[in-house]
Formats: sequence, C-alpha cells, structure tokens
Amino acid sequence: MKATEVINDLRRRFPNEPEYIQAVEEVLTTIEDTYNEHPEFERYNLIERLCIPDRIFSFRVSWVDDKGRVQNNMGYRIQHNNAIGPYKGGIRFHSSVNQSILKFLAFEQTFKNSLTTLAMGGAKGGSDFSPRGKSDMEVMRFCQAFITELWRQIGPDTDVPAGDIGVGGREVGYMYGMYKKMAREFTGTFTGKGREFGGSLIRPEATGFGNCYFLLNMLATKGIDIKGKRVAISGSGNVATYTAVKLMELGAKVVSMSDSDGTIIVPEGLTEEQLHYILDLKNIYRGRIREFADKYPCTYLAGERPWQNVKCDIAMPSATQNEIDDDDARALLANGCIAVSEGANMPSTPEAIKEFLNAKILYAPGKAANAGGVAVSGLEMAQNSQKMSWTAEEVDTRLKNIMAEIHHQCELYGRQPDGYINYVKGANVAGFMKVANAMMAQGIV
Ligand code: NDP
Ligand code: 2IT
Repeated sequence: MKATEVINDLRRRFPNEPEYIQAVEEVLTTIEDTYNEHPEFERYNLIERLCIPDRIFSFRVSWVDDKGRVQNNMGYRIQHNNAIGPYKGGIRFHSSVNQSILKFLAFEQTFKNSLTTLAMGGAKGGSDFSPRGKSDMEVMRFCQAFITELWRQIGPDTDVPAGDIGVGGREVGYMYGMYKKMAREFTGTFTGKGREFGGSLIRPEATGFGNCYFLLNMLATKGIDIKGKRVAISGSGNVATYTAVKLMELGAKVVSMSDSDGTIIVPEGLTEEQLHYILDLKNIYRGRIREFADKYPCTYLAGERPWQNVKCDIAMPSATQNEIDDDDARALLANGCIAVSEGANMPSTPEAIKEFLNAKILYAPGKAANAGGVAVSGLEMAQNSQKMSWTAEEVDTRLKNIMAEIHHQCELYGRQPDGYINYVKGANVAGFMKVANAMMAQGIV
C-alpha cells in the first residue's frame, strides 16, 4: 500500500485514536519519497506493519486508597516494534491516558530509539491513574497492583519500561521492587532506577540536558551563541527543570515555566536561587508553580501557557502533546523566536509545525531533541548488563556524542537544496530507514 492509502485505512480502522493518527500522518508524509524509492518495501507491506503495534496489553488495575475505598484504573503496555532491539519506552501515569495517546507515544518511540544509535525497539505504557494528590502509600499500592499484572510481559531482553509524565524515581522504584519480587531476579528490567540499585548517573537529567545539547548543535549551524538568549520553557517536571538547569549553566535566561494550572513569566530570567526553589518545590514538596509567584515577584497567568505571553528567542516545550497550536506558533514567530527544540513528545500541532517550517526557523521535533532520555536509558541497560556503573562524566560525554550524532543524521537526511535543514524529515527518514532495513532482513513476522 502507498503511504496515503495506509493513513486513510488506519483512520477508518481506528477512528477514536486522533493522537495516534496524527503521529503516523506526520511520519508517513515525510518519508513518502524515500519509501517510493524502495518498491520492495511495498511488496512486503512494510509501512502498515510498522504503523500497527506488534501487540497491546490492556488490563484493570484495582487498588485500595487510604480511605479504604477500592479504586479501578486502566493499565496498558503497547509493544510497538522490536526489529532493532528489545521493546523500550516509558510509562505514563496521568488522568488523560488512553490507548490512542499510548499508541502515538509507542510509535514515536520506535523512530526515536532508532535515532539514538543504540539497540532499542519501541514501546510505551501507562495508566489513567494520576499520582497527583495521592499519598506515598497510595502510589505504592497502585504501582504494585499495576506490576502484578504487567510483570509477565517485561524483562531485561524483552521489554524495558522507564518513566514519563507522572512516573519518576519514586514510581520506578515501587514498580521495580514488585517486579523483582514476582520475577525472582535482579536485572535491569526498568531504567531510571535509583542509583543504589542500578540506576545510571545523569539519567534524571538526561532528557533536559540532551535537549540543550541538541539545541547547541542546531544553533551552531547558524553560528548563534546561546549566551544571553531568552528561553521559554513549559512544564516544571523532570524534563523542564533539567532543561532549565543546563540552560542557565550555559548562560541563557529562562523566562517561563508552567504546570497544568498556569504559567510564571520572569522576563529578566530566573536567578539561581529561584531555580533551586523550583527544583525543591517540584521534586521534594510536589507543589504547584503558583507557589513560586507567592514568593517571588513575577507574573502568574492562571490557566495559560507561555507561548503568547512572553518574548523569547527560543522555545522548549517540555510538558505534553499538542501544547503549541498555530496561534501560539504565530505569536512565537512574531515575538522573534528563532528556534524551537521539543522536550515533550509531539508538543506542536501539525498546523504549528507548518508555521515553523514555513518561517524556516530551527525546529527540532521531540523524537530527535528529547532522545537523550531514552539514550541514557540505553546506557543504563548496558551498565546493568555489565554489572558496572560509569561515572557522571562518562555518561554525559556519551550523551553529548549521541545528541551530536542524531543532529548529524537529521542534517544528512533533512538538508534541502536551499540549505535549510528540515529536522522533521531528517529525523523521520533516518529513524525509519534503520527499522525498515531490519524488518526487511527479518522477514514477515
Ligand atoms: P513530569 O510528570 O515530570 O512533568 C510534566 C510537566 O508537564 C508537569 O509540570 C505537568 O504539570 C505538565 N503537564 C503534564 N500534562 C499536562 C497537561 N495536560 N497540560 C499542561 N501541563 C501538563 O513529566 P516529564 O517531565 O517526564 O515529561 C514531560 C514531557 O516530556 C512529556 O511529553 C514526556 O512524554 C516527554 N519526555 C519525557 C522523558 C523523560 O525521560 N521523562 C523523555 C522524553 C520525553 P502538572 O504537575 O500540573 O501535571
Ligand atoms: O518519551 C521518552 O523517550 C521517555 N519517556 C523515556 C523512555 C525511556 O525508556 O527512557
């Protein structure tokens, strides 16, 4: 089938999965020319096999809250593709989680993992359980119930989960503890583990740091210095906070952060003290970004996102999917934004991406720019297999090299005749070719 036929067919078969269709459409429209150069792909119906996940597990997760009430959530794991390595990808706990969102994330993960140069297939999992407002004990009971169902489907060479929205070190620890008990083994089945039990140094920082390294590579193509640049960040979780840490280390100004309740705007840029307040607020106290505004002079915009509300040179969306629409994109461009580097997965709508590409600014899609997180997960798997742990410097150096290599691949496949680098096309084609060649070599399975 041709790429457009596959999209139409998937739309017909999965009418209630808009995020999945959105992610598939973006990839297929950019790889079409490459695909058409390989008639053997069509004979093997390769695209359709690459778009439909290998398998989906969905299950009920029942647990007891602190008031003694029985709660029921849905749990999922999408094993999308393992042509180039074991299934690998995060777990998301958020009230919005459904099959469409996890299918889009698992599909994206397959191409992202291919770009990292490491041997990892694509997967994603999660639940519509939200840890927000829950006690530690409730979170623990939920994680244990979730893994009691999922543990049979995962393993160090089968499928290796990690964190994502709502899943950080605490949740990974609880899930790993239950996994270890059920499987009666101590292996690297999760990444993002605590340092004391096999977690890699720099894994917590990796997505945010990696995005900054990718941004530096992009800016270098235009000879632009990051020092003094105003950067708007959305979110204030794992990815957003470590993006801010690295940006400030590099001399840039962080002019916004947000959560699902609202946005803080700090036109002069956060100070070191303010950044540390946010790190403690989010990592230790699990507080709200509004509390920052109670303590420091700034503008707090309830219910707003940063994009239409702040002048910035660079935008690094690091919260969730579809958080930049075309109005936001036009506002960013009108305010002088020259680069967008995505920490979140699919944060820009297709219409917003069109605006960025038409304006020919530096625009890095999530599957390239945020691949540092899963890349260091891959390094954690390597360390666990060796029963060794590398120094922070060693992991950070490898991360920088991987981000430079991803940038190089985007450039190779995405440079247009006029010199402009279309990172969307570059990332999709580079990610696709490796997986496609592996699938061809392995036959129809
Ligand atoms: P966290 O849970 O640590 O933080 C998420 C942040 O985004 C919070 O500030 C949260 O606010 C905000 N947020 C979440 N959902 C929404 C929403 N629907 N609307 C507005 N704000 C929202 O997650 P991460 O930092 O790990 O993940 C952020 C993004 O980065 C996601 O797209 C994830 O898929 C992607 N990513 C994560 C990687 C990782 O290693 N963790 C790797 C690569 C990509 P609130 O607290 O109010 O919910
Ligand atoms: O979206 C992602 O790349 C992640 N949430 C990290 C996945 C991982 O396996 O480290």
